[in-house]
Amino acid sequence: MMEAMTMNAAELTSRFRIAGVVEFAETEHGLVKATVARAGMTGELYLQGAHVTAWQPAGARPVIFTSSRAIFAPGKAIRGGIPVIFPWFGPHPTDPTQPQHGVVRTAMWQLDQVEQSAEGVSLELSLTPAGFALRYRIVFGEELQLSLTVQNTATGAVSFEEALHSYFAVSDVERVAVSGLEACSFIDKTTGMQLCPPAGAPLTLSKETDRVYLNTPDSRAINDPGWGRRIVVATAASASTIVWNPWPEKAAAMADLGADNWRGMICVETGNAADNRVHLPPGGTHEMTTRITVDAG
Ligand code: TA6
Repeated sequence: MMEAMTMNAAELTSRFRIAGVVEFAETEHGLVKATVARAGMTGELYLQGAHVTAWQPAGARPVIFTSSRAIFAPGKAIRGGIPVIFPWFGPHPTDPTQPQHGVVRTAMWQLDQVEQSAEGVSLELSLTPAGFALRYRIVFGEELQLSLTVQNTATGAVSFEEALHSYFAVSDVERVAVSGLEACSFIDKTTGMQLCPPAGAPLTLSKETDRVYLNTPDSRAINDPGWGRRIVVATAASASTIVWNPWPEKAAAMADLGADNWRGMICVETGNAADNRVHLPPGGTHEMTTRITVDAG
């Protein structure tokens, strides 16, 4: 992968700081993060992986979940937030030595632009893994807007999978319901990748859940009566929705999650995976977007 022109916190500060709105710091772990604050809204992004780790609209509870046991270290995927998954979802299709969920969530992305507008604070990042050019735009505002654009820079056609692997904070994963997927078939990763028919009802979780919903609509919602709110995930050019919670036994085996953390999160991921993988001609581009909002439900 062509190394991005990554900068340290001091260089980023000099070039992009907006006093009191966008600040940069090097953490004790040697990672560089941006903190965003405006009119009561707060957000956080690590340059490694272009990884959003926090977003909290003014007056609301945190919307994005990051594990209290997350390990922040160079080359280590952060447990929680919104990992960027590309160019394969899950294990590599043929090479078991390759990392799960692709190569960009632990790569050093280049920060190209920071701007303020009426809709919020936008950060634009880029990365050029072999054969591709990625651009990722994040807008932290009263909505969280994410846009991942992939360009095929190879001389032949390519195909890829992608996901914005969003972890959402909930009162209790056993009390929420995910709507918008009622009419969608899904691949159940807990039963050997079985293709299952539409459930015909909102999804409630009562056990380990790991599903790739196919050909999903452009809006789904996490209804959370425990916190009297609904998290709405609106998308464009995303045909797959992945829903995951490991449940306590698997969570206990994850050092960066733990049996005491699983109940407060649910992943509802925006992607194009499995049958919905994206095909691009030489020079072709594809833009997937997601817009996250919170309301009273
Ligand atoms: O999106 C669900 C999933 O594919 C699960 O199978 C589980 O592996 C999860 O991602 C987390 O993967 P990670 O590599 O971040 O531990």
